[in-house]
Amino acid sequence: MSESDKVFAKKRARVSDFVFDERVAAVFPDMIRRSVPGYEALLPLLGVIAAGCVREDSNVYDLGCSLGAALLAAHSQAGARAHFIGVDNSEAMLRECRKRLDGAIPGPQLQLLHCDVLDAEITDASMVVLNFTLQFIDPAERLGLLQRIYAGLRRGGALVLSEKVRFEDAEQQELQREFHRQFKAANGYSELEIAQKRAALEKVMTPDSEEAHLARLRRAGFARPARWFQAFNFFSFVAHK
Ligand code: GEK
Repeated sequence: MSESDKVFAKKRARVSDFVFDERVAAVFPDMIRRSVPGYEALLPLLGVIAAGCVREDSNVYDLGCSLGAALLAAHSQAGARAHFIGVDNSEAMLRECRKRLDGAIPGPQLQLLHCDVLDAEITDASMVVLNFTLQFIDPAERLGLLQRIYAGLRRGGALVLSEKVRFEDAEQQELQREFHRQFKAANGYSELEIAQKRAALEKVMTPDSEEAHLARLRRAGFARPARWFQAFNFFSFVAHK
């Protein structure tokens, strides 16, 4: 169990940009569960997708792995067959990740890399996961990253891409944004916490629309990308090579 998230509970004179530091790493499972609708439902389903596409002696990448939840989900279903590689540029998150995965995924099968996902080498992959990470990457770099993922996947391999999305229709955007606000309030976050976190994320997280995601996945080479999961304004796509 992790501590409960109080990162934005106190009034701040100035809200600085969101960072994945020690404070966030210590409360991250609680923070993401209470902030991302569908997160807990999505993980075991991601495991089911892994069971269908992960191949023996191939690599499974979790880019922006945080505490390794998606690696664990994939490993629990696709098990002993593959090599699991987590990548994150936050040392605090990776430290916590190492503790959590120790013993859960056997050492020889696990590699945790402290680097930018844009610098990670992707080779011989049967599955790549970007679970709520692409939204933190510079929009100008997103297509290039997807192209490198496509190039690093084996034929038949899958990319799972989960994101907060923005709706092109203004009314739908407002409706879904309000659902998300209510979700956070229902999970015990105060109006102050919600407002301060929103301000902190404003410059570091840039959601795209579903249309933009699907078009970019096609441009990167994926033939039939599709949405397989939605909880309010949080979607997950799957795209095969
Ligand atoms: C989960 N996938 O629990 N390079 C490497 N890591 C990065 C970069 C980058 N350029 N930018 C951000 N990160 C996880 C949840 S959280 C999503 C993913 C969220 C890392 C960052 O350090 C953090 O650990 C993760 O991406 C995003 O299934 O907090 O909303």
